[in-house]
Amino acid sequence: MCKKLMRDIIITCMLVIAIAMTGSIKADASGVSDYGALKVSGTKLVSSKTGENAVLRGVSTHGINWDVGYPYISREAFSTLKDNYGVNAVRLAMYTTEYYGYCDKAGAGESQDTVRKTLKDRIDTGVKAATELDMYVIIDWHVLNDQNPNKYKKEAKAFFKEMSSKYSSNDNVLYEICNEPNGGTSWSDITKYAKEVIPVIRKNDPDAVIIVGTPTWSQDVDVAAENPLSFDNVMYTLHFYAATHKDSYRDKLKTAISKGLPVMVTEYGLSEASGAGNIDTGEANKWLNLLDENGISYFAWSLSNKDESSALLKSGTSKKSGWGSSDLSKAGKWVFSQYKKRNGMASVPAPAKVTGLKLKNAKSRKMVIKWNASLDAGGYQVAYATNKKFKKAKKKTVTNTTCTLKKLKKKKTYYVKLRAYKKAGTGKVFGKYCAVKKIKIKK
Ligand code: IDC
Repeated sequence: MCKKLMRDIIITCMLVIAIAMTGSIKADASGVSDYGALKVSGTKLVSSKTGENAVLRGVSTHGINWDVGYPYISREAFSTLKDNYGVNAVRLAMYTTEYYGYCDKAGAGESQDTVRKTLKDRIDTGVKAATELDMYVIIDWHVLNDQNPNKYKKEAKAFFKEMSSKYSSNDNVLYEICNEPNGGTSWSDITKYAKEVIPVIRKNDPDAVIIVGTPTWSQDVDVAAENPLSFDNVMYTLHFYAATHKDSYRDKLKTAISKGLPVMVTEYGLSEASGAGNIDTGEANKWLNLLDENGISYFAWSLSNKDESSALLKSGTSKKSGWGSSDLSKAGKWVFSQYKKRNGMASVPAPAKVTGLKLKNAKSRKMVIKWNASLDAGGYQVAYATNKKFKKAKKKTVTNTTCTLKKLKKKKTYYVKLRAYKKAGTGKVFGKYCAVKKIKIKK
């Protein structure tokens, strides 16, 4: 009996260790079985089951036309994204032109019909894998070099007719009808196209979420907001590449939201707009914070080992799934660590700004700080420094509404600000900082 008990204990211990070692995380209530079919309500993507704001933290494939893209369309690859990194959606980017394009195969040595069949098979593999894994999936008509979606409108209508009929009973499929119109394509050109393509999808799949690109490589959501389409369950695309697109593009998003436009970021990168060059995690962080504050979904470009800084896998990595940290590029490491941290933060609005900050110098170089409680705060973060710009600021996290700072420097003026936070998933959502106050330490 003793032996049996020992054996059971050993087996249990091994199991516990094995589970701990896989590092597997569950995406917090953000799968298809949690949210169900998605719909658009006001500016938000919402669950038709619970009505809550549904947030997709996703990854886009590279072009599924090419060997830097399609080899990662598999159950194994998608389940790695989901289990290791908390990804709940994928986007299948199918280029319409360039080599092996759906509309113009540009030099590929197969007939256009064979190319189309191959591409549709790849999409089907992707949709099936996502479905089995309880993940959402976007079918993306990746207009880029063709510039104006009207150029291949006939092909787009036939393609989406077929897709929406094939996947009409899939609650997890979203349709993106034109990736990035550019080359002077106007919003009215795009709406002309959308007004023909959307009804084709609606006929087979009356409630599916449909995503529409905006002018200038899907940057001009502010322009779309002036004259949105009149269909239900439509969202508008904003794309950003953090090393190129900064404050002025975030302002476009803020304008669009203030006008009530529902926006989805179906593509973003940390790199420059070329997909290569520097990566800017500081700007990317500002972007993700803004998107989270507004419950907006986003998809990182791209799941590829191509030698370009936007690719999430290390250049030349041969693994097609099961990636660990050493298989990820710099961008991949950053993106996935953010996703893990933000997992479950879905629809948590930021807490209110703190009011009533008071500073007092107490004996022995101490400062006592007090403020008013914010109803929705899980805690507060105090920042203090001896300069207005908060360079090298120290930070302290507390859960009540007072704290004492010690070992301050005499005769120095200290600047203090604080913000409330709420816990969400394994991360925190911060509110805005209150106005800065200062005090000179005299005793
Ligand atoms: C880029 C790829 C690059 C490929 C090129 C093809 O990263 O490897 O050679 O497309 O034209 C977008 C587009 C997306 C671009 C990406 C980076 O939607 O297709 O991918 N980008 O340039 N918009 C802004 C950036």
